[in-house]
Amino acid sequence: MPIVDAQPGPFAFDPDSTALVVIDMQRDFLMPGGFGESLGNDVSQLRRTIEPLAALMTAWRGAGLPIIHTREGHLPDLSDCPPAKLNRGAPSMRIGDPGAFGRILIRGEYGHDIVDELQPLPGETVVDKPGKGAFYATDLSEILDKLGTKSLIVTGVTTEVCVHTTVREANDRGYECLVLADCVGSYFPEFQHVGLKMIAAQGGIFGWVASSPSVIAAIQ
Ligand code: TIU
Repeated sequence: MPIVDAQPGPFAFDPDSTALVVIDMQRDFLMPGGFGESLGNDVSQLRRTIEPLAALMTAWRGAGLPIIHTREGHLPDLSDCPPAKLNRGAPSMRIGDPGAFGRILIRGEYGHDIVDELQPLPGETVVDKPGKGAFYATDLSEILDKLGTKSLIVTGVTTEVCVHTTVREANDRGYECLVLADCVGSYFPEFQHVGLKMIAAQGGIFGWVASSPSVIAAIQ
């Protein structure tokens, strides 16, 4: 069984029951000129994850292991977006409004899709989710059941929002989660720092934290 050096201690996983989850690496969040940057966010804090994540995905695919990609977004008629979410944020820069890369966070728009560097391969699973967590209002549980998944390697953006929500949901559902510090990003460095600490604190209250080279080494 591969073992990865992690916080708060070694993380052991059986690759045959482990899925790599890549959360919301979407143009709306990561691209210069996109929705995230238009809100005043520093996208370089997210973009530093692209290179290590691409290397991890290559190794993971090379080992024949499953990758699950997620995208946060909504139906064009916004029927799956609760008013409490829709009405949040600056008017004219809300979900469904026109943005630089199409309607903001609307399925089918250019900005809603995953950045070119990390595009899913044909046949890989893409979970479209209306919430921050990847389990809420999706069939992710059923997908993982079918794969026989027990452990998740969690990557993507943003650390304290969709990554945290998904890890908390997964933790309550009985999955062991390893979060990779170099493959998750926050617009806010202090949230990145404390967000990772919150996962591994108290003996791994939500899971473990490591970095991608140690996972790549473990599956080779
Ligand atoms: N994917 C995700 O984290 N969605 C967000 O809205 N994140 C923010 O940090 N805003």
